[in-house]
Amino acid sequence: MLIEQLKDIVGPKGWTTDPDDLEPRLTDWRGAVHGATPIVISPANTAEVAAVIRTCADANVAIVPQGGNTGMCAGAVPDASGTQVILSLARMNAIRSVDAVNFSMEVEAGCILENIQNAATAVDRHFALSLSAEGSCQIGGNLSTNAGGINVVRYGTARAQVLGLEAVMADGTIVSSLRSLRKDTAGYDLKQLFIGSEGTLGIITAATLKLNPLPGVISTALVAIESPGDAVGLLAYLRTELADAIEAFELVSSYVFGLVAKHIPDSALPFDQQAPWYALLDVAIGGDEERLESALMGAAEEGLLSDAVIAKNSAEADRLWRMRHSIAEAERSERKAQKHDVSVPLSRMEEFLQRGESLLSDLVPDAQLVAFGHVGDGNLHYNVALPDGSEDGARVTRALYDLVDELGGSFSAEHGVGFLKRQYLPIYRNEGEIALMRTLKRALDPKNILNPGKVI
Ligand code: FAD
Ligand code: 2HG
Ligand code: ZN
Repeated sequence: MLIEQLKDIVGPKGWTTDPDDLEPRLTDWRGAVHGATPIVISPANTAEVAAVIRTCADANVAIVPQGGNTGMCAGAVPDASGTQVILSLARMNAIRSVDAVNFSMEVEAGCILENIQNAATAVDRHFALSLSAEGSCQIGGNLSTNAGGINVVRYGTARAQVLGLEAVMADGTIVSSLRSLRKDTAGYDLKQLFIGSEGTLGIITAATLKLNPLPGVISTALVAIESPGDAVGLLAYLRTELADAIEAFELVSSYVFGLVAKHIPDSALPFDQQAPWYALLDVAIGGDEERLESALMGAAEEGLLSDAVIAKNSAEADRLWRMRHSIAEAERSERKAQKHDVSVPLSRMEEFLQRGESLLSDLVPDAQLVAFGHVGDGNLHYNVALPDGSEDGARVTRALYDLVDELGGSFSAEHGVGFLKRQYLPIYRNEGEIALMRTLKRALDPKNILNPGKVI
């Protein structure tokens, strides 16, 4: 009965129960969780989303919103009950308008991130969110997870790219705040409720995004360094020399680039000698490579780096970035690692890595650290590949999160909490914070039908 009602709302193009279509939507990208669903519903517009939610609410049936299903915490897959309906935003993929004068654009939630970037570039504007999954993740998923990626060091996370938002509440009410203003102090900032709430407080259906001027010619460098402490020192040095021109600053361990070389074609490092760590960086200084070279030489004199190459052209730069963007895939091809997407204040990064290393060697001497990430934001992917058959995963994770917490960091920097990390939220957020999160969830979704079992 419910299923027939849902089919009627969206019409023949808006649903599927074909097992072949359902299958890829039931498992997360990491292959960590496999669920079940009776149907995938793909509305064509916001009114249909609202009608679907009202109908599910009347029947007390849970809804799992799904974007590109590239999330790292299994937030977009249903549980195993076989009752939860998947709501896909894939058909809502229109770029509604681009306002080059106002540096803004209005898009539907199902737009693929890369298409948004390209639409901005087409009018000489820049949309600043960029991550390795940009060819398949959707802006609705990016906003729901408050995604980070490689350009946060200059432009902030997904949250900072949003001027306005449209969302559908758990009772089907449409809340439209699609204004394109930089300044607006009229009442509560409602869009922030939905950004980063991972589909548990409402379904994002559209957004007004902030655009930037094009950054101009980007210079890319790969730098060999001895320690993560030197990477933090190098970042500070370059920030002083090049002001806010640093667009990206990523740290990758030698082991991780080795994994990429093993699994991804044409991925050898451009150095004769191996270094323990590498920083990959983009700077927007109008192609003034002498300036970059002199900054890097200054850093070398301070002992912050041992070698560096500056990409000679965009093909070389693309090759270096392809190596960085292939890390998650290379890690997955090697073996499943225990993922820790953590952040600490930059001033504690070196201490975190040193103490993390000794903690790991005490707990599981045979574990392999897979460390890389957005060190410019204090965000490291401190993944740990455990020996086959090891049962130490939970203990390792808990000890690492305790360390992160002690250093004033977060156990969830950019991927969200989803299903896989929800048991940690009450441990690492204080009572007052958890109580307010529960109050909000109860108030906005009293029947607990929006992505239940995720986040909180
Ligand atoms: P999904 O995975 O489909 O969903 C994610 C969450 O959002 C789920 O809880 C889902 O229920 C909810 N959701 C989806 N759409 C909506 C909506 N319209 N309304 C309400 N809730 C919704 N993440 C980073 O932050 N930085 C990175 O650098 C990064 N790199 C990645 C690299 C690779 C190779 C991969 C596979 C993933 C990476 N990720 C990264 C993780 C992932 O791409 C991001 O979390 C992304 O924002 C998820 O978008 P999605 O459309 O795939 O969302
Ligand atoms: C990245 O930065 C992603 O490449 C994925 O956030 C991180 O695979 C991971 O652990
Ligand atoms: Zn990341």
